[in-house]
Amino acid sequence: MKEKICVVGLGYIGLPTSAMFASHGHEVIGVDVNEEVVKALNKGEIIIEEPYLDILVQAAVTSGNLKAYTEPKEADAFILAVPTPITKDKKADMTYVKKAAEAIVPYLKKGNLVILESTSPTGTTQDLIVPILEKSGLKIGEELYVGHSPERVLPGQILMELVHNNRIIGGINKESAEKIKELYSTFVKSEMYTTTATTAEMCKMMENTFRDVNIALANELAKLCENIGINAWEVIELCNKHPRVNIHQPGPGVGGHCLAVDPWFIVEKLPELANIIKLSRDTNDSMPEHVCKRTEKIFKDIEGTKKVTILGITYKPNIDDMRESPILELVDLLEEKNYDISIVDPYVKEYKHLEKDMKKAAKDSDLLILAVNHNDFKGINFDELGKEMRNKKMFDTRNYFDQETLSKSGFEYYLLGEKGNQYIVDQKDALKEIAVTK
Ligand code: SAJ
Repeated sequence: MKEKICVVGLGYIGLPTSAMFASHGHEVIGVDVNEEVVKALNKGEIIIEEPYLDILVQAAVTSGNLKAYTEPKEADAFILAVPTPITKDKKADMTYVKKAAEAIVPYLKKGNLVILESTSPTGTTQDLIVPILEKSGLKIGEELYVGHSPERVLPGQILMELVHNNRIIGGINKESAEKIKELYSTFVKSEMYTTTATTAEMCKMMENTFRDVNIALANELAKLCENIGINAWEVIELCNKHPRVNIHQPGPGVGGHCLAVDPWFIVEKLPELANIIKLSRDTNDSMPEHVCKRTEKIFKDIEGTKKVTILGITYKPNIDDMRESPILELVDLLEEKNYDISIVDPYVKEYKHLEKDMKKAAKDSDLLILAVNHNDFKGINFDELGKEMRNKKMFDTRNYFDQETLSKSGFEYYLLGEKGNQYIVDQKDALKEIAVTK
């Protein structure tokens, strides 16, 4: 049956979801406070990067099934897909969710569905959304069906995952959950599991927390191995041969609007109980500083002004998203050390120190830091790039490059999670001192 669906928030989740419903025959009213987004959408265009989304959106708009507005309209179902950012003091900022819920109240009718998609702290649907929706005068759970159905899609493969990922549907009562499930069955080809709204909220946060905690473990291992003098990447590879072990990858930190944010929503609620979660967040947040400290060590023997060239600044490879990217903090930390900085990132159009041309960026540089493993960096000709540099050094924070290839091109290679060359230099110094003392 053709339903009218009003989606509030046309971002990374709201827009693909709208296009998906529209391309499956529903009439979708997309709502966003950003006029630029609304204007672009009505022309069939998008202003975010996500593979194939432009094609799907264009088809949906051309078919007449997807139209954008700055205000909600009457509909059969309302989906709230607005951001839940984090405040400076690591608390969930629910302003957008609250405003979105308030904005739809005047349009609610008997039999409508209201679905919160935004990642939210436990209790949001029940304690924040329901009281707002009650202002409609409708009986919640009987005349107005309410629930939380978090998205689980991975940026870069959103469309495929929207269709094929299992989905959790949390209702404020059974009937709400069933009705929401029926709506999503329009395009979801995998299993959908119904539960309570609060359980669904916890599931969403815990999924990302699971990943964050595991990455923290890998980052701690990296620090341990640097200290002991072994290679963490080798340890991980060998451990993961065990059928029940899956150690994650260490790196310069954890970014994005999910892993670096959601665990804090749990900590905020029960700080005295969420100990491992908090420690993991702190561990991952410590990585930019760790990379900066190792950079200082690499520079120990270089006199005068030092220049660092950073490869990649987004929060993960092959996307343009810089939200919560740990590399932004790394840049600030390196600035504080008064190093000259240049940045190369094929996906980013504007940022301080950004240089389009790789050779220009590496000019007179003393160190390349591989911060994000964009596929584009695989093709770097290190023989050529090395000619531009003052000192040929590479600090690989992702175990991305082949040490042998770099050595052949005359580079000193340093790896996060491995003791690295700088300690060999340390030893030479120590020997010199001994010789002098003698
Ligand atoms: N990272 C590591 N080591 C790893 C894996 C990732 O350091 O072994 C870092 C990445 O470099 C990046 C960050 O973690 O900075 C997050 O990247 P990601 O690819 O793990 O995840 P996101 O944030 O792009 O998407 C996650 C996904 N959640 C899970 O895999 C549990 C996605 O399914 C969610 O829908 C999304 O969060 C979300 O919106 O919540």
